[in-house]
Amino acid sequence: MANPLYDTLFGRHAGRTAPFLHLSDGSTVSYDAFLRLTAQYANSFFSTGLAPGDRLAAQIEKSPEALAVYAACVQAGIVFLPLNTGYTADELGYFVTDSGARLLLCDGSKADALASVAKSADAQLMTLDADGSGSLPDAAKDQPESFEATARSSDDLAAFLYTSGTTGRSKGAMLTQTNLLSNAETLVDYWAFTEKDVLLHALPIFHTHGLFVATNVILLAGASMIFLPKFDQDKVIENLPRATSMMGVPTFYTRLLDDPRFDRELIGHMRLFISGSAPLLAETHVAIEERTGHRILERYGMTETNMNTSNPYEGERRAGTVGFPLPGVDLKITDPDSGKTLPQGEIGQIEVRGPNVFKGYWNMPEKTAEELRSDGFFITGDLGLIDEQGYVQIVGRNKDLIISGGYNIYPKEIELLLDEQPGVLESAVVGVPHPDFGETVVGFLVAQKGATPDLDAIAEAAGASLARFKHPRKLIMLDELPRNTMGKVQKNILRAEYGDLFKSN
Ligand code: MLC
Ligand code: AMP
Repeated sequence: MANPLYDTLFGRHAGRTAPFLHLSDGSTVSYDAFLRLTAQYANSFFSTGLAPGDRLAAQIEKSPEALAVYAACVQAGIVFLPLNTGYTADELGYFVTDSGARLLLCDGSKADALASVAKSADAQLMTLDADGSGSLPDAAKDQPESFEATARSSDDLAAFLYTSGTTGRSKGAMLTQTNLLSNAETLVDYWAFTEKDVLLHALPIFHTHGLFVATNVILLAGASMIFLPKFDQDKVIENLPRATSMMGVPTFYTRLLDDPRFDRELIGHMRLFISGSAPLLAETHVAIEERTGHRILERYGMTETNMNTSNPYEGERRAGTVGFPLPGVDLKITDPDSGKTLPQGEIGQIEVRGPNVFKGYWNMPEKTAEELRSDGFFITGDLGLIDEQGYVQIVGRNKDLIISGGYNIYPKEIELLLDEQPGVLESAVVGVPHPDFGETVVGFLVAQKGATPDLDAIAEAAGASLARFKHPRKLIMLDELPRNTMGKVQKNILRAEYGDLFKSN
């Protein structure tokens, strides 16, 4: 095949008039219309001078056109780099420069703020707005509606997704055609998706979950999606009767559980609810079953690996577990110090290997070597065990990571910013339980001798440079940070002591 990912996910739908997307206003986008637009975008990218292998960074709102940018990159052999729409210009600068992106595509409302980012990275700037207008669509409208897919080998890069790092520096995870395609093939089969499925899609499309898991699965199955711009409770409730399936982060399910409209009658007809990206509390799982009769299917994945494990479609979906390693995925639990495989039932670090595992971090060979072993096993940074029946349980993290509403936040990045603020000697950032987001960010500060840091000014400084979802929801002054005898900050003590800060009642 000339371009396995394009041909398998997209190309084979050419000419198909069946709907691909159902939009909020009641209209639909057929596969054929979507692919014609995709070809126009691919032609535009080449006309602006991009070549196969170049990176295209996109910070754009969720829309059918945004999805066509992804498809066009795959078709043209351009590496697609989607970026969280919440990132500030400061944050974006790093991604665009580090990736060497040749084109930055952004919402028109951000073009002025991002012009200097594009200029200093020597990237072109184009716009695409949520309503499908902008300089890219203007350039594309006279382009041909066909484009011969660029030949790619299965090991060629398809996408870069940046994941934050424990050092505060984000890493560009390089994902190949095979990484994406093999996982989509496995998931369609494992979760029994067919052409008849209608997936309710309310996730963002700049992360693995909404883009590769949800979208690629639907494309491969030749099914369709109700494509909502974001998770809007009323819209989700309104559309569930038309859907057969939904994928979401745990916050989706806890919010729905709080809504009396979410009951057996509303969703009794549905085939499947899938949860992932953060732990789904066993109590949420049980409460949903009691209310609706549905057992949520929980699965476990990562940016670097796509999906690794899943509860079964047929068979017992066990609350508090992430199920079994997917076909083709080797999973082992190892001792963090020795790297030796531990016996079943013991807690250790989770390592995975398979065609889903990424190629490495862009321009970071040392970091890649630390996490990706030479035998192909990737050290996930998650801690877990395999129980007697073979179900994998995640019991914690060996990495200093906060997951808020499905978004990953690395404390180091926030600590570096807090440490720089006037009057601050040092800081520690931890995640504490939050009823809506699962976990949320709290910053602890120690003042320099004789200083009184201005907490409002510090919150404002965080606002200027960090995406909203990373902002500490509370800043707390301490006389000193708890430390062990080695001098290491004991975040577990802070988490335990302040664990009730956001308790709901
Ligand atoms: C929004 N806010 C958040 C937030 N999302 N704050 C912390 N954490 C989040 N996740 C901010 C808003 O900017 C707003 O700020 C305030 O919180 C309240 O916003 P909201 O309207 O209640 O939030 P909403 O827009 O409804 O978004 C919540 C959400 C969304 C949970 C629906 O965050 C979401 O769609 N999350 C999914 C993330 C995801 O796709 N992750 C997959 C990663 S891939 P203000 O200004 O009002 O105070 C991966 C691999 C795998 O992990 O396994 O899948
Ligand atoms: P990301 O880097 O955004 O891809 O996030 C990946 C991380 O999300 C994993 O390493 C896990 O810590 C976490 N994660 C994903 N799915 C689950 C799940 N079902 N249960 C618990 N944690 C999960």
